[in-house]
Amino acid sequence: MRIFVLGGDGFCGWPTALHLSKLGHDISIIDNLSRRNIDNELEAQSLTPIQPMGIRLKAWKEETGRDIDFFNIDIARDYDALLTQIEAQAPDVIVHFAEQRAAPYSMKSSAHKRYTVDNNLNATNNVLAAIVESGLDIHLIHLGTMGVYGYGSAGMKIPEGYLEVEIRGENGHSVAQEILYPANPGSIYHMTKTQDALLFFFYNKNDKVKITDLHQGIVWGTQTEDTKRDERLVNRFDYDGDYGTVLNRFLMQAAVGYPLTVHGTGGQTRAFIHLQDTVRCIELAVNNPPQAGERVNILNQMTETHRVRDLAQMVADKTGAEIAMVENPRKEAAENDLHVVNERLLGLGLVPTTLDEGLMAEVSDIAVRYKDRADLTKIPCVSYW
Ligand code: NAD
Ligand code: USQ
Repeated sequence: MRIFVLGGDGFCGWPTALHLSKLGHDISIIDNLSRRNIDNELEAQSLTPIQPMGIRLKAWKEETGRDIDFFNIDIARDYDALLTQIEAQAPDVIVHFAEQRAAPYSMKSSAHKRYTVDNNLNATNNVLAAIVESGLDIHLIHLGTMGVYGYGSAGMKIPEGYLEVEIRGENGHSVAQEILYPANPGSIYHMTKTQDALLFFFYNKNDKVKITDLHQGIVWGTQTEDTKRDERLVNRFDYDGDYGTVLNRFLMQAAVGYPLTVHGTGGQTRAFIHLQDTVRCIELAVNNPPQAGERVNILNQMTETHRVRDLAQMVADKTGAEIAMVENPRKEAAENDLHVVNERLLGLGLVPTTLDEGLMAEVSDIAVRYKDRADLTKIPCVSYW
């Protein structure tokens, strides 16, 4: 198949592009390199020395003989360039990772809030409008987030997108309905993902666009089988207070001897998935498109849940790291349980890579290997809300 990977220079997009290329698909990456520019803005770099796109693609060609094309397009602003590529190449599938994805970054200032809303909503709307304008039958796969649901379990497992409800009618009869699970975002970034869901609902209803929305948990790990093949293919590793996510941060902090930064009581429970499973889930979504006329296909892309303080303890037990309970910079529940239905991807054949010592060691090895590149002043979270 011909597949566009929007955001294919990023943490999830780059290994996905390689994985799909290895499987024999023809891949075009579209990315405006905004994430690299944000690194410049924050004066924080990936712990791993990620190479410029030209070197990445040359290394992949040398390793595998396979070409991947790259187009530098801002999909939120340059609609015509995006439409031109869609019409010229007629992709079967578009995988859409191209959004500003950090909650703390989205809450830094009104400028960051406005950028995140402007970028993410225009990006998604432009992709949908371009698919419709092209008249092509393209399957759109979007990376959403578990955070659209909030993290409370309301005494039940969080279902895959839709909630069965009974509405009490005027005459006392109850009416059964299935609705989108109520949105409950905790940051401007998460809010954009809940709005994306409405865009998908509308374009699917009105224009019959085939859409899969993958509500993904926190991705941990750095490398996949493909990014390990050559150092020039190495994936990005964010550890700074805005973009670093909790488990990768703890593993990196342990490697550099920095006390593990548990926010508040550490009672927050979140959903997790390893990066190797992320790329496998995209493969499964590519191979299992919705039928014509089917509603938006929503799958929960996570494999396990953990409480933040338990993760810190696990990393501390393994490495001897100290734990520092720091003031929570975020407005979020101090303690929550989280139970999630994830049967659909398992049913399609996902075999979860769970958090085990070996894998955690692999991430730590990467952190140890590149620890001289770390700037410890970038570790504290300085975005408060
Ligand atoms: P990332 O920031 O590393 O990658 C996103 C890529 O999109 C970057 O390369 C960036 O330059 C590009 N981009 C952003 N706006 C663009 C635009 N307007 N035009 C073209 N390119 C643009 O993020 P990631 O961690 O790879 O996340 C990818 C997607 O997966 C995001 O949508 C995110 O919400 C979702 N997700 C990520 C995680 C996680 O833990 N990393 C978890 C759940 C969901
Ligand atoms: N946390 C700490 N210490 C840290 C960093 C984070 O205790 O040093 C806590 C946070 O307060 C929060 C939890 O860990 O309670 C998760 O934070 P995170 O930064 O790892 O993840 P989050 O902000 O939720 O965002 C990440 C990705 C985002 C994705 C989301 C999936 O950046 O793109 O959508 O995970 S989910 O959390 O399931 O919504």
